[in-house]
Amino acid sequence: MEVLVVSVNRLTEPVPVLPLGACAAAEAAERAGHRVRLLDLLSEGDPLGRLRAKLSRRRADVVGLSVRNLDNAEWSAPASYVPAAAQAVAAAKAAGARVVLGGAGVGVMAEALLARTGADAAVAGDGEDAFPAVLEALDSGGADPGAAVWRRPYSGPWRFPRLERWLDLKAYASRFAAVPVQTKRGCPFSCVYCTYPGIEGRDYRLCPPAEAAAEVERLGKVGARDVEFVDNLFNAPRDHALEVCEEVARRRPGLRLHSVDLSPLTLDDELLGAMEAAGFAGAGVTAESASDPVLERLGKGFGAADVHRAAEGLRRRRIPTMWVFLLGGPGETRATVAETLRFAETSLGPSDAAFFNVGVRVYPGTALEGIARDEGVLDGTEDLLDPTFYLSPALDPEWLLRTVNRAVGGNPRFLGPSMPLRWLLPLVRRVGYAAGLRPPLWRHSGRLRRLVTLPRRPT
Ligand code: B12
Repeated sequence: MEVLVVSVNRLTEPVPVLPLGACAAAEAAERAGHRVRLLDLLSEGDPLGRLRAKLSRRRADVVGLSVRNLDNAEWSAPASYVPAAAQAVAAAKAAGARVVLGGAGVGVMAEALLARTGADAAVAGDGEDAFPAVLEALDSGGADPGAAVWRRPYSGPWRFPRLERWLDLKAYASRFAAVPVQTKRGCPFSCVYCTYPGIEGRDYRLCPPAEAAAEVERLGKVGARDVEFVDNLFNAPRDHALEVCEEVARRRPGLRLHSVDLSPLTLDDELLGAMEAAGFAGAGVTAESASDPVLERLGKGFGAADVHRAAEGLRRRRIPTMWVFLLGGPGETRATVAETLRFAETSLGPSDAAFFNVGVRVYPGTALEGIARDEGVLDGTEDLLDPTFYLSPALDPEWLLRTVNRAVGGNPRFLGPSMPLRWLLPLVRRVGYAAGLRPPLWRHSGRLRRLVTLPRRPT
């Protein structure tokens, strides 16, 4: 069949991300014998016009719509991307194609998204086996895909799509986007708000470390300079991360490595040393809080002492770190907010930054959904496909936002929802890259913010 895979994600914050999953789905369809094209709508001024034009130039039997983000998960400025996905479905259908949804967003809420967009079928979770199976069902069964939502966890050999075949890696690099590599799937943790076990399953599926390192090296050969591990948590299981780093270091690819999701729990000195040797230029620690009662209620599986220990370990190494916090969750009070802000003020290394998320997105089937209902934060009438948030009833939302904004305004290395000059980001990226700045962009946030807020000379 003629298949067009479309990545509908157009969000460029905090940085644009390469549609790795869409490429994986496209290659899976190709391996199954279909003729496949990929359309990346990230930078299209008129995305629907572009989609229509592509379909009128050459028709597609099936459009595979990759929906990564349902929304921006921002409590203070929520934006839903479901309407745009529904418009893309309608445009594809009007051009005579059948539409199959896939992508991380579908893994979060497949049935609801399918109903809202009017697509023909949806793949929740891995696409490697499921997408070819849906295509086969559509090919042999006519209009009826057989089932609305397909779930087929993939357990075959680890596969890395050849991203450079489908995407312009240089264009992404110039916007500070690192090339993604996934080295595992599955998450056994029980954070109350999180969707990862739902999307990827609870059992680990690990890419052999040598294969992961070979992919990193290969990407270097096709022009990548920054590679980002996009595992749900890079350092869990800890020994797998260690082996990946050791294998990469052995190959000396000379690339800058990144990962945004590290747990403080298993961030010991041996692993940090291996990360440094492999070429890590930036790491994100998703601590969420530095306060015990909140960490406990979030179900993080670690405490404030682990957060402090990880910070000490990181300061001894030369790995710039982005600390990611989630304020306003269950158990959060003024005192716990103060404790986390104090940690950020006092524990960051000289090249570190901190990002403060405010409010917790509630996803169906998570423990947080139950907590929100029990505490009366949700009354059961909400449609969770629309951005819906939990905020601790012990806090005044305005106080929380004001407090975070004040902290962010007062510290150039703090980033948050209402960051000063946030609208300047695309320009900062363009100018910064041309001026020789390289990822991670947040590492330069202190200097950049000081630069744009320099006191004016008295006239
Ligand atoms: C790593 C990650 C990040 C990194 C990305 C780094 C990078 N260089 O890519 C960072 C931290 C930057 C990030 C940022 C954001 N993220 Co994020 N991220 C993830 C994470 C953990 C993994 C994504 C990934 O790359 N997976 C690996 C690939 C291979 O898997 P995949 O894309 O799912 O593709 C598979 C299937 O989905 C399927 N598939 C994919 N496309 C298609 C198409 C078809 C047709 C078919 C059939 C199948 C199919 O097959 C693929 C192979 O099996 C997911 C959670 C998760 N566990 O999935 C969240 C996740 C995608 N992120 C999410 C969000 C919200 C965001 C942000 C908006 C947060 C914010 N406010 O900053 C931003 C948006 C960034 C942007 N510009 O779009 C949400 C999206 C849900 C939602 N609420 O909308 C997720 C699901 C987490 C969550 N909260 O539930 N993220």
